[in-house]
Amino acid sequence: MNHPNPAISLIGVPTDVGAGERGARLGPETLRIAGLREALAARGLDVQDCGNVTGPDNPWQEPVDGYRHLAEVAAWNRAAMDAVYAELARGRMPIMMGGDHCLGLGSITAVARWCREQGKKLRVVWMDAHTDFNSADATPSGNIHGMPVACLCGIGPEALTHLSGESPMMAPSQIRQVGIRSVDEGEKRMVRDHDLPVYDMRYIDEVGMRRVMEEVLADMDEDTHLHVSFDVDFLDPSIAPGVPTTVPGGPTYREAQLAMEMIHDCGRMGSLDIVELNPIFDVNNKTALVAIDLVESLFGKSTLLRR
Ligand code: EXY
Ligand code: MN
Ligand code: MN
Ligand code: MN
Repeated sequence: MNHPNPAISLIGVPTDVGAGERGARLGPETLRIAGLREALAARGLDVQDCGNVTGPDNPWQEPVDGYRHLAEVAAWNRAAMDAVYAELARGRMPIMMGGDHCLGLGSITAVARWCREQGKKLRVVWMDAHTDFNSADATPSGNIHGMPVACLCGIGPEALTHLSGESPMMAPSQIRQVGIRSVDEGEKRMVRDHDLPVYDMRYIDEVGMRRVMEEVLADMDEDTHLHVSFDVDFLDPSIAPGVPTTVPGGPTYREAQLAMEMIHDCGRMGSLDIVELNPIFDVNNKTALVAIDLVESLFGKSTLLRR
């Protein structure tokens, strides 16, 4: 998907079954009302809104054996996987509008399957305050939005690791995590044991976002399909309070914009998630507008005026 003007398919996945708070189910509608489609269409892109996939209600139960709402999470992720795969098969760029980040499992399972079929090299840029690499015995909450990366790497319950029938869908070396600043103790051991490529906020402070993104994007070549999983809590809460799990000390607006512009410039993005937007936590509904402004930078809006 290297053409500069991809045909885009918006896919709403209105659920918060993987989160610790309700409200992310309102994410797709919030992005629609805040004008995501119009903003991308204004850039001359062909944007179709495929509507929402459906799934079970959030049963709001306690975790069972370390997993909360496992059956419902699996059902929503299968629906998301099928919808994302269908748009890839139509030659379009899927943008999955979450919904909480457990849905990254379904979208990236679809993308990984597509890459295998097309002989493409999968790379994932995971923009998040969290590594989402938990397992049942490490999680402090049982919330599966803290586990999708582990499941994609084959660590987790069969219902999630084998969503498409095969596992693992990717190796830890295929992901690049940017903005990390909140990792649980057990999760830290898992991250180290699996050598997960993490570009945390301390490293961003030390070397700067430009150097980080140069390293993150270094091995993206013409055979690469880049999937960007944009968890809105990647951003500093001062600019994006509308998420359930805010963590202070995130990238500034400028750092985030530079990261998005550099991803655009590499020309390899083939699919995108926008997740964890929860308007219930947004005191003045600005988070959706900030998220959309930054997504426009993924599609070429640049603050570089000399070009
Ligand atoms: N690490 C914590 C947990 O596993 O419960 C918090 C996870 C938050 C996950 C959000 C989606 O990024
Ligand atoms: Mn996340
Ligand atoms: Mn997060
Ligand atoms: Mn297996």
